[in-house]
Amino acid sequence: MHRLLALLLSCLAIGQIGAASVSSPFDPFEHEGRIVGGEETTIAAHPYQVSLQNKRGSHFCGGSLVSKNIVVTAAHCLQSYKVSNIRVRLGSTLYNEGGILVEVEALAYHEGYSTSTLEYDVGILKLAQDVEETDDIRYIKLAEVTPANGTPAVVTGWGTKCYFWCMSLPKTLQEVIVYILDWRTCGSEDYKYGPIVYDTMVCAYEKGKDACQGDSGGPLVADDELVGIVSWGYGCASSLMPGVYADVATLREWILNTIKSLE
Ligand code: 4AZ
Repeated sequence: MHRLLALLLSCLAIGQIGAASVSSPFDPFEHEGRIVGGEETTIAAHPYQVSLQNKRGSHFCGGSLVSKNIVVTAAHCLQSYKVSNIRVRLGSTLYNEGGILVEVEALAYHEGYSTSTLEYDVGILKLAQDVEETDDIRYIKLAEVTPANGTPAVVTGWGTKCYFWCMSLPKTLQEVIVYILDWRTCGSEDYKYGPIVYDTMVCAYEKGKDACQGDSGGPLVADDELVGIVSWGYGCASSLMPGVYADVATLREWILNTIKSLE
């Protein structure tokens, strides 16, 4: 119930961003409002990062390039878009200019994706053209194993830095370091979510630091591997409310099989 209310409120607050459904500016536990503790970075430092945009150039989600023509993102980013309306910007620190802008040939998202629990929040895009690796464009490896609790990881994106009244997104890519928590720990008494964290998820936490709306679909990376896909959270950087990510190691087989099916 709380989630449904949060969904409605977050849609009202940040209409233009394809946001996960469980983040709310009115969350009773929410006291902060930034992507929270992030810093500007460059695409050369995160060359697998891409921006998903509509035809008018509005950024709506992040994604990760995993091969010459495949981007991994969140299912919830893709639900309301037709292939013909999505553009992918690669190789640019700025989401609104530079690098290359490519069209999409096909998309797929997980059959098990649930809009109520957000389990299986994974999808892929097949690009309409192949892209070569350069200094600013690189394929990232899918993690085979979820990193241990406490492993440092970096999350990046063009998501909002202001949680409530700030409607415009940063043009420059932002990064923040957070620490891995497995789904059981994340759903335990030590944090505030309880049993709404599932085994297709992995969390990452650091006081005052987090992903936020507009970062969805983007990469959580540890040891140069894609470990998580930005999925949801109650608020952003709220105390004891970790960022929740789709767990790439758990979803890897689906990703690989689905890539094959789109070939
Ligand atoms: C969102 O709505 C969203 N704090 C993404 C990440 C987090 C919360 C919300 C994690 O896209």
